[in-house]
Amino acid sequence: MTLRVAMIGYGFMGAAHSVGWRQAPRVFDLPDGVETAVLVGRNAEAVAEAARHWGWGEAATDWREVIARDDIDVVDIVTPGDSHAEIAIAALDAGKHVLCEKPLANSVGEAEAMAAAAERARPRGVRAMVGFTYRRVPAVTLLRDLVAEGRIGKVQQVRAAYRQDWLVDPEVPLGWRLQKEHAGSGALGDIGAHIVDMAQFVTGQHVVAVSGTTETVVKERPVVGERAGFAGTATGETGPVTVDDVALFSGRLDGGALASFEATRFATGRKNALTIEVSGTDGALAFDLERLNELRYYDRAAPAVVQGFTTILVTEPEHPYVSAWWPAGHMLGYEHGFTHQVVDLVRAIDGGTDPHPTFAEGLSVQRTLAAVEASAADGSRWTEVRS
Ligand code: SOE
Repeated sequence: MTLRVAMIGYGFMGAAHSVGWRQAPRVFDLPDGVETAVLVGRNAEAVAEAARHWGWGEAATDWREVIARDDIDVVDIVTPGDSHAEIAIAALDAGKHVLCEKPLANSVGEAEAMAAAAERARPRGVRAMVGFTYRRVPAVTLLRDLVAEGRIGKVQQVRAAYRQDWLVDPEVPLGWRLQKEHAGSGALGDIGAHIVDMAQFVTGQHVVAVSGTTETVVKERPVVGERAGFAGTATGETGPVTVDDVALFSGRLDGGALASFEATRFATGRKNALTIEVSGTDGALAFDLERLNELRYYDRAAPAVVQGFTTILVTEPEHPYVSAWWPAGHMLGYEHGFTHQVVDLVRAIDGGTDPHPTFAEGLSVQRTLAAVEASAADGSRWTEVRS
């Protein structure tokens, strides 16, 4: 059969998802075909151009009308977080499989309603997945596999950071990502969600307690003429930033490990620097998105003469996802995680299994984010250093 997809939204994630939907059936041997059928957006002219550019069969402006169609099987949600819940619940209740961008929602309440809708839909064979694509970088899946097989022994510490610097310039306008009513939170939900999911994914453990702080570094920004992003004409006005720019927090995991997290848009010079290091009793594993075809491995049992972090080049056919692509040493990039996401979703739909991360996993991340916000709101967490 062919899965006909409708994608709601068409910004940066719309472009990345479009590449995934078009590459997956051409590179991987999928049980079902995939058709990029309808692209949905509010601005008729803009969405028509985006549909032509990214190869979607039709353009539409009414998502409710599209998810009611019998000839749509999958709804892919790449809108800002303020519409994830409404669209996903309606699509699941209409019997459509759903892929929803991260974070799952803008609040725990919304995420709980989405997870409940996914539970309601599952007995009908309807599947739901959250778009944490970095799990699907081969080196990250390999990291998870090596931890699971005990390669580094018992995990004792995890340290994860996601550092960007696109907001260091105070003249960057007040886009939707900087407004709580549209984004839910700032760096914490936008990029902190990725490292919380990744820490849980690679260790198989879950965050059960956090202590953290958040900061809004630039509190007012220029307002531009359009809501959804940075396009539009300057209005000469400024508006309040209502989300965090930086989130720093510690986490206790249910397997006993201690974790530290940094999510910031003010790491000057860092463009999209996601790193994670997992330290165990027998060794360590470290991943850096800026070197995404590599995984660093330290083996405590190695003879001292050769001991040190070694580099695994994750391009062998034995490595996750790699055999479908190129010969060893021919690298993958940022967009390949979106292709692997489609592969795993299509295979789960065909196989009648739950694609991961499920909405329940997305809810777990949402609860962690909310706990960090609650911890940060409690000013008593700070102890003054007596001078
Ligand atoms: C902006 O911070 C952003 O596009 C995030 O929204 C994505 O999830 C991340 O992968 C790259 O940066």
